[in-house]
Amino acid sequence: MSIYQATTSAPVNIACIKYWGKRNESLILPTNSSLSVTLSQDNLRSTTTARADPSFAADCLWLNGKVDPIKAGGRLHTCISEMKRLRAAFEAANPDQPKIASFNVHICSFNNFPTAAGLASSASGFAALVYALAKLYALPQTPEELSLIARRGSGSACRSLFGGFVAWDMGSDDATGLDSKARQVAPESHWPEMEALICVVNDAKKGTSSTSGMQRTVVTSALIQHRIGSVVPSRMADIESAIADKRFGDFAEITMRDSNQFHAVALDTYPPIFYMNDVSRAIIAIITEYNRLSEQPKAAYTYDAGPNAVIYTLTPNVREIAQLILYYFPQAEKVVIGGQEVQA
Ligand code: 2P0
Repeated sequence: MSIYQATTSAPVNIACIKYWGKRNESLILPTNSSLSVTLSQDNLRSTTTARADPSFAADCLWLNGKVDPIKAGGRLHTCISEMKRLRAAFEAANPDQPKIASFNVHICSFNNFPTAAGLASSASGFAALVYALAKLYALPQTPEELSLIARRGSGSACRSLFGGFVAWDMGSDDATGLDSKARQVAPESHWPEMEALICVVNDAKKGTSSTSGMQRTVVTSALIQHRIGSVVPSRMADIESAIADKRFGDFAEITMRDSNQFHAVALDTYPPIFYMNDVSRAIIAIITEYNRLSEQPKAAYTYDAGPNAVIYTLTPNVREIAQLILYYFPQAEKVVIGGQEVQA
């Protein structure tokens, strides 16, 4: 008897230019392009095992050990069906391959960090799911092609199919969405000094989910129209060029400005959405003061749909910034850099 099983993992990505708003809910087509940095594999990640077997009565998914229902027509269902469709096409083109496309699948996924706390767990989760199925099915599709399917699970997931610096081009084909996919801007090796310091302010599940929050923003915010039309297109070009030339000061300023504008757009939503809290704002003040001491910013804060801070900086500054945060928040449980705990 043959066993058809594959395991893979995908890291979290943290956006510098934020995705916030959909122009098509079912295809998950965004109102603006976005750009992120994928963390290295040994950091926050989802690890997923997928298995296909004729004895399975139904497709089933366990997230962190608990059954996560696969609703007909839901996002999980869409991703699994799309992957089975690709496998069926692969079997049709390669008659020597085992016929496993029609088997039900069991999928087990674990996050090594708090789920749904604004730490991009859906991004790594759907990327790992699509990648595990692609491996199980031995598919020839490129990460770019797979990003089209991960996108249908959660928009930001398409960016976790690549390492390094990754753009999600919004595309213009509203009928198929086939041009709304991820693209690697530069591999991790291009700028290995780039570091992300994750400050977990609160690891509870967030109050307003990204999906419902961004729906409300698109319907009620006037500011988002300005962001989509006048701000993001030039910011995308500017940050790609800053990454290409490794200009950290420009990268940092664009990243902080975009985080600020995303939270301004959340506040402009009616009723308003608050993702940051007093600790988040205190960290902004610390980084702002730290940057004032030098000509160019040496650190960039960014916040997603939650209060947790991610601070981008270059390797020589990581320890100093971690110590600064620990000085102001001595109650922090622990700070780990490269597997080693740091003292205040
Ligand atoms: C981002 N976020 O670009 C932005 C910044 C949150 C703030 O992508 O509805 O969980 O599943 O497509 O991908 C969160 O949005 O939303 C997100 P859905 P998703 O990382």
